Amino acid sequence: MSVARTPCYIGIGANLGDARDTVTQAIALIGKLPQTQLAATSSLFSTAPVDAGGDDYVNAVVKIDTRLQPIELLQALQALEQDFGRQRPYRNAPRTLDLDILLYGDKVITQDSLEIPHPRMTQRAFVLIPLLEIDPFITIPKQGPAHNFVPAVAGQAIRKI
Ligand code: PH2
Ligand code: MG
Ligand code: MG
Repeated sequence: MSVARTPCYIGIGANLGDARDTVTQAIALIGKLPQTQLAATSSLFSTAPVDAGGDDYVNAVVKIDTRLQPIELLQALQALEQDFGRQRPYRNAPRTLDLDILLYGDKVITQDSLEIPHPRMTQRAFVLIPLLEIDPFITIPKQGPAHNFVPAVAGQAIRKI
Protein backbone atom coordinates (compact mmCIF):
# COMPACT_ATOMS: atom_id res chain seq x y z
CA MET A 1 0.00 0.00 0.00
CA SER A 2 1.27 3.44 -0.91
CA VAL A 3 2.24 5.78 1.89
CA ALA A 4 2.65 8.74 -0.45
CA ARG A 5 0.37 11.68 0.06
CA THR A 6 -1.35 13.27 -2.90
CA PRO A 7 -1.65 17.05 -3.22
CA CYS A 8 -5.29 18.03 -3.66
CA TYR A 9 -7.16 21.29 -3.95
CA ILE A 10 -10.58 21.77 -2.36
CA GLY A 11 -12.99 24.58 -3.25
CA ILE A 12 -15.02 25.91 -0.32
CA GLY A 13 -18.19 27.97 -0.69
CA ALA A 14 -21.05 29.18 1.51
CA ASN A 15 -23.87 31.71 1.16
CA LEU A 16 -26.36 30.79 3.90
CA GLY A 17 -26.00 31.66 7.58
CA ASP A 18 -22.68 33.07 8.84
CA ALA A 19 -20.79 32.12 5.69
CA ARG A 20 -17.49 33.65 6.72
CA ASP A 21 -17.46 31.80 10.03
CA THR A 22 -18.49 28.56 8.33
CA VAL A 23 -15.68 28.77 5.77
CA THR A 24 -13.14 29.50 8.52
CA GLN A 25 -14.37 26.51 10.55
CA ALA A 26 -14.43 24.26 7.49
CA ILE A 27 -10.79 25.04 6.70
CA ALA A 28 -9.77 23.96 10.21
CA LEU A 29 -11.87 20.78 10.00
CA ILE A 30 -10.43 19.82 6.60
CA GLY A 31 -7.00 20.04 8.24
CA LYS A 32 -8.16 17.49 10.84
CA LEU A 33 -9.34 14.86 8.35
CA PRO A 34 -7.61 11.51 8.81
CA GLN A 35 -4.34 10.97 6.93
CA THR A 36 -4.49 14.55 5.74
CA GLN A 37 -2.42 17.70 6.24
CA LEU A 38 -3.39 21.24 5.35
CA ALA A 39 -0.67 22.55 3.02
CA ALA A 40 -1.96 26.00 2.02
CA THR A 41 -5.01 28.22 2.49
CA SER A 42 -6.14 31.03 0.20
CA SER A 43 -7.60 34.29 1.37
CA LEU A 44 -11.35 34.41 1.83
CA PHE A 45 -13.23 36.10 -1.01
CA SER A 46 -16.70 37.62 -1.32
CA THR A 47 -18.11 36.64 -4.71
CA ALA A 48 -21.30 37.25 -6.67
CA PRO A 49 -23.35 34.08 -7.30
CA VAL A 50 -22.51 32.43 -10.63
CA ASP A 51 -25.37 30.47 -12.28
CA ALA A 52 -27.12 30.70 -8.92
CA GLY A 53 -29.28 32.96 -6.79
CA GLY A 54 -29.22 34.12 -3.20
CA ASP A 55 -26.70 36.17 -1.26
CA ASP A 56 -23.09 36.71 -2.22
CA TYR A 57 -20.84 33.78 -1.40
CA VAL A 58 -17.76 33.47 0.72
CA ASN A 59 -15.26 31.32 -1.20
CA ALA A 60 -11.78 29.98 -0.56
CA VAL A 61 -9.51 27.19 -1.78
CA VAL A 62 -7.26 24.98 0.33
CA LYS A 63 -4.45 22.67 -0.66
CA ILE A 64 -4.10 19.44 1.29
CA ASP A 65 -1.74 16.50 1.17
CA THR A 66 -3.74 13.34 1.79
CA ARG A 67 -3.53 9.57 1.77
CA LEU A 68 -7.32 9.32 1.44
CA GLN A 69 -8.40 7.91 -1.89
CA PRO A 70 -10.61 10.19 -4.02
CA ILE A 71 -13.88 8.51 -2.99
CA GLU A 72 -12.83 8.48 0.67
CA LEU A 73 -12.02 12.18 0.44
CA LEU A 74 -15.37 12.88 -1.26
CA GLN A 75 -17.23 11.02 1.49
CA ALA A 76 -15.33 12.85 4.23
CA LEU A 77 -16.12 16.22 2.64
CA GLN A 78 -19.80 15.31 2.20
CA ALA A 79 -19.94 14.36 5.89
CA LEU A 80 -18.58 17.81 6.77
CA GLU A 81 -21.21 19.44 4.53
CA GLN A 82 -23.86 17.47 6.43
CA ASP A 83 -22.40 18.58 9.78
CA PHE A 84 -23.09 22.16 8.69
CA GLY A 85 -26.72 21.34 7.80
CA ARG A 86 -26.31 21.20 4.02
CA GLN A 87 -29.62 20.74 2.20
CA ARG A 88 -30.10 20.21 -1.53
CA PRO A 89 -33.60 21.44 -2.46
CA TYR A 90 -32.58 22.19 -6.08
CA ARG A 91 -29.44 22.55 -8.22
CA ASN A 92 -27.14 25.39 -7.11
CA ALA A 93 -29.47 26.30 -4.24
CA PRO A 94 -27.99 28.57 -1.56
CA ARG A 95 -25.93 26.44 0.78
CA THR A 96 -24.49 26.50 4.29
CA LEU A 97 -21.34 24.75 3.03
CA ASP A 98 -20.13 23.35 -0.31
CA LEU A 99 -16.85 21.43 -0.50
CA ASP A 100 -15.70 20.45 -3.98
CA ILE A 101 -12.62 18.44 -4.90
CA LEU A 102 -11.05 20.56 -7.66
CA LEU A 103 -7.88 18.59 -8.32
CA TYR A 104 -6.54 15.29 -6.95
CA GLY A 105 -2.89 15.18 -7.95
CA ASP A 106 -2.84 14.86 -11.71
CA LYS A 107 -5.63 12.28 -11.73
CA VAL A 108 -8.52 12.46 -14.18
CA ILE A 109 -11.69 10.80 -12.86
CA THR A 110 -14.97 10.63 -14.75
CA GLN A 111 -17.54 8.83 -12.66
CA ASP A 112 -21.19 9.76 -12.16
CA SER A 113 -20.45 10.47 -8.49
CA LEU A 114 -17.12 12.23 -8.97
CA GLU A 115 -15.51 14.21 -11.77
CA ILE A 116 -11.95 15.44 -11.34
CA PRO A 117 -10.78 18.00 -12.40
CA HIS A 118 -13.99 19.71 -11.30
CA PRO A 119 -15.80 20.17 -14.62
CA ARG A 120 -16.61 23.88 -14.20
CA MET A 121 -13.52 25.08 -12.34
CA THR A 122 -12.02 26.92 -15.32
CA GLN A 123 -15.22 28.96 -15.82
CA ARG A 124 -15.34 30.36 -12.30
CA ALA A 125 -13.39 33.28 -10.87
CA PHE A 126 -14.37 32.12 -7.35
CA VAL A 127 -12.25 29.00 -7.96
CA LEU A 128 -9.47 30.29 -10.22
CA ILE A 129 -8.50 33.40 -8.25
CA PRO A 130 -8.05 31.66 -4.85
CA LEU A 131 -6.40 28.66 -6.53
CA LEU A 132 -3.87 30.87 -8.31
CA GLU A 133 -3.24 32.79 -5.09
CA ILE A 134 -2.03 29.52 -3.53
CA ASP A 135 -0.20 28.22 -6.59
CA PRO A 136 0.29 30.69 -9.46
CA PHE A 137 1.77 28.04 -11.77
CA ILE A 138 -0.79 25.28 -11.23
CA THR A 139 -1.79 23.37 -14.34
CA ILE A 140 -5.05 21.53 -14.81
CA PRO A 141 -4.77 18.03 -16.27
CA LYS A 142 -5.71 18.05 -19.97
CA GLN A 143 -6.42 21.81 -19.90
CA GLY A 144 -3.13 23.53 -19.18
CA PRO A 145 -2.12 26.44 -16.95
CA ALA A 146 -5.00 27.71 -14.79
CA HIS A 147 -3.97 31.34 -15.35
CA ASN A 148 -4.86 31.01 -19.04
CA PHE A 149 -8.54 30.90 -18.05
CA VAL A 150 -8.55 34.10 -15.99
CA PRO A 151 -9.32 36.58 -18.82
CA ALA A 152 -12.56 34.74 -19.60
CA VAL A 153 -13.86 35.17 -16.02
CA ALA A 154 -12.81 38.81 -15.64
CA GLY A 155 -16.47 39.92 -15.58
CA GLN A 156 -17.29 37.89 -12.43
CA ALA A 157 -17.31 39.98 -9.25
CA ILE A 158 -14.77 38.81 -6.65
CA ARG A 159 -13.26 40.74 -3.75
CA LYS A 160 -10.77 39.64 -1.10
CA ILE A 161 -12.14 39.94 2.46
N1 PH2 B 1 -21.16 27.58 -6.27
C1 PH2 B 1 -22.02 27.10 -7.14
C2 PH2 B 1 -22.77 27.94 -8.05
N2 PH2 B 1 -22.43 29.31 -8.00
N3 PH2 B 1 -21.24 31.12 -7.14
C3 PH2 B 1 -20.31 31.58 -6.29
N4 PH2 B 1 -20.01 32.90 -6.31
N5 PH2 B 1 -19.65 30.78 -5.42
C4 PH2 B 1 -19.91 29.44 -5.35
O1 PH2 B 1 -19.28 28.72 -4.53
C5 PH2 B 1 -20.87 28.91 -6.24
C6 PH2 B 1 -21.52 29.79 -7.13
C7 PH2 B 1 -22.25 25.65 -7.23
O2 PH2 B 1 -21.54 24.92 -6.37
MG1 MG C 1 -19.76 23.72 -5.96
MG1 MG D 1 -20.45 20.67 -4.39
